[in-house]
Amino acid sequence: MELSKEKKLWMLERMLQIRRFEEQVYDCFLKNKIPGFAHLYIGEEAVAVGACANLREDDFITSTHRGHGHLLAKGADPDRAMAEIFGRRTGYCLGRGGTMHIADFSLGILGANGIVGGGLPISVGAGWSAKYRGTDQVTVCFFGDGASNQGAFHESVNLASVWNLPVIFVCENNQFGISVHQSRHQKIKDVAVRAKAYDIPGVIVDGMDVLAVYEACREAVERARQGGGPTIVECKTYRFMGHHVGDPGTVYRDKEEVEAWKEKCPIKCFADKLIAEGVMTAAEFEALDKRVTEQMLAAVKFAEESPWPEPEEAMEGLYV
Ligand SMILES: Cc1ncc(C[n+]2csc(CCOP(=O)(O)OP(=O)(O)O)c2C)c(N)n1
Repeated sequence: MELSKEKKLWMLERMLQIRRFEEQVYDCFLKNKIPGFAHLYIGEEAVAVGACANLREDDFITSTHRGHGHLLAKGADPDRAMAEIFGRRTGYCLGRGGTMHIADFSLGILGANGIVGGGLPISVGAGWSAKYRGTDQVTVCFFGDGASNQGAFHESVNLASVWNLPVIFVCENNQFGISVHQSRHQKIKDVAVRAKAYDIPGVIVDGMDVLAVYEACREAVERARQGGGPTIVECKTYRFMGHHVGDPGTVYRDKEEVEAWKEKCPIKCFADKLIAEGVMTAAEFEALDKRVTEQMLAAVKFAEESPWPEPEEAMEGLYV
């Protein structure tokens, strides 16, 4: 399906927002401004954006420990997301969740998750809820190749299949679980083949190509909305950085391999394509990049200037 110019530019801008946001997070981590650590999404932007470009505001996503990209792709405000990562009162979870637990139910963002595979059962609950309530909302569940070995993956896909739920399981196959290559943690090469075991469609796409991800997810989302049940969409991708901000990511990967994947940068490739097609000029791309970079610097400023939560609030908002 041919996309409008506006939609293509939206995709480019969202991917750029994620990249520049993550670069700021990295920079702030190095400057010791952020508590704990963070898992960056740099290199994988096309997956979150290609998938979320199919969603309505009232659709749901479940996310992972590497969740900033999912959040921004679903429409989160960079200021509030950054403030949450900084642990500030103005953050999405009042500064209590931090990088791995950001949620905003009003945008259908059911939460990042520090438990690998933790989003999978939640997505099944959201899918079941939509079906029970008789709405046509869908849920996109992001998870990694490592997570596909969890029991929760198999139980979730099985239930989504047998209950015919509107869930799209989007596997971000970046080929590593921390430092362990996929070939050392599972014998299959394609996570999507596991769809066969649950008698649902499984497709494989180039996760560096936002249009390919968009198209595969479009079909899956349409099918789910019309009552056709779940799909596994496996996106072959790569993280350009280490597993988290403290990992240089070089010990267990060849430099050549990393460089070869960087050549496939989803943002550069898509921007080049749009420029070649005449959708935008190189100067317009530069201006967009400048605007987005300034937006992310402003998000850092917002976070830094925001207050910390008060100690007296520590027991508020808890199930006790
Ligand atoms: C249940 C559980 N087991 C182990 C971990 C430690 N852990 C954090 S990230 C990670 C690897 C996850 O790999 P994958 O699902 O492929 O996601 P990626 O980091 O590549 O995005 C592991 C094992 C955890 N957080 N939760």
